[in-house]
Amino acid sequence: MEPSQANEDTPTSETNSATEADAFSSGRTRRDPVGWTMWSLAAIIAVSGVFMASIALGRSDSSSVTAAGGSNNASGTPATQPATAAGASIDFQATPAADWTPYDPTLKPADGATEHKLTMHATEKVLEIAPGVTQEMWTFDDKVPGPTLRGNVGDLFTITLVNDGKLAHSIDLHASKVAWNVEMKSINPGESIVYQFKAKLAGAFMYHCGTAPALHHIGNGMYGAIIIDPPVLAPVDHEYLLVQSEIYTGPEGQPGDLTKMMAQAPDAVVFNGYVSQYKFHPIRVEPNERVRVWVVDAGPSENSSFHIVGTIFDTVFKEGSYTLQPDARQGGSQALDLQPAQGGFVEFSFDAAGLYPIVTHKFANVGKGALGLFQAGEVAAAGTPTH
Ligand SMILES: [Cu+2]
Repeated sequence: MEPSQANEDTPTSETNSATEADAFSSGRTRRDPVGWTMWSLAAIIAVSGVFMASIALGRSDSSSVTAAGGSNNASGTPATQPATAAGASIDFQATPAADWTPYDPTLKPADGATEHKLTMHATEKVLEIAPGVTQEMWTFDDKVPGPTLRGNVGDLFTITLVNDGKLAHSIDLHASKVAWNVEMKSINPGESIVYQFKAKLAGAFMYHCGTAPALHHIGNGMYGAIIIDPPVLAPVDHEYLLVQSEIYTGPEGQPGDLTKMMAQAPDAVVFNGYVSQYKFHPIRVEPNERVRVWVVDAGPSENSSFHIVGTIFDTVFKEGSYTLQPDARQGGSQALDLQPAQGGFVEFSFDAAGLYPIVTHKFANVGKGALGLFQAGEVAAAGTPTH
């Protein structure tokens, strides 16, 4: 990043607010010549009113893969991948095409049934993971994250996994207590397996493919969330699910790079499988509505310090337990800390109309795509600041 760009992008006055509100409008497609990433962070700073100008995210060239050189023979990736492949480069300043649609973050309530029967398909599918960048993702039901399962303690889940792919796959649902060698067996292309369990304990659980190397299958998209509601769950106006994960790019249209996964060198850190998607398409609520966001860290290797700029969580549920609820303690929580394969939820409201960035406060990852926005109420395209 050249110093001149930092000067151009660093917010110094309220005049930035109009530009920021305009550009964060849903569905807007643009390419910012001065650098969307830096500009976006400037917007965060402006929105939050926090002086963080010293934090400057690198431009997209910093994300370009420079390593490689070594052999990918140990990676398990297809032979078609060149040994010196550096992987697709993500331009964090690019914006999605006009017909792009985000992954729906809405979490539907449990349907009330005590038995849940569903069929899931293991596939290998080329998906866009950032504007203009595609990868062959390994998926449940052609999407990353896979479908969300939800129920109550005591419910019976019967999942038929069908392998429609060309690799062996499996499923490991963390909400279950079952024998690994029985239920989590890898199945070959064309085969299916029935995985049945009774939900005995509540939580925000991860599920994933456990076929070796599990790092490659999880790192390449084979994960999702299974929500088992705790017995006490207060009514809220909105529920969302955000699954944080990393992306380790292989060549365009090819599977992710296991060598990079082993080195824990992600090209991107994302919510719900796509770089900064809720920056491009903010999640819309109203001021003073109560919002619950479930968060699962799918990893495979990175942690999350889940934070929303401009609000404080008054309720936190982590790994099966309420750690904070509104009561005489009058406590507030600023971040939900999760290691890979941990989950929970936070509840909060926004006191004023405006934009509220969603981040992991491990800020190096914000510049790699772990960035979204809540939009509370109307945000005028060219209005005056609300703070
Ligand atoms: Cu798999």
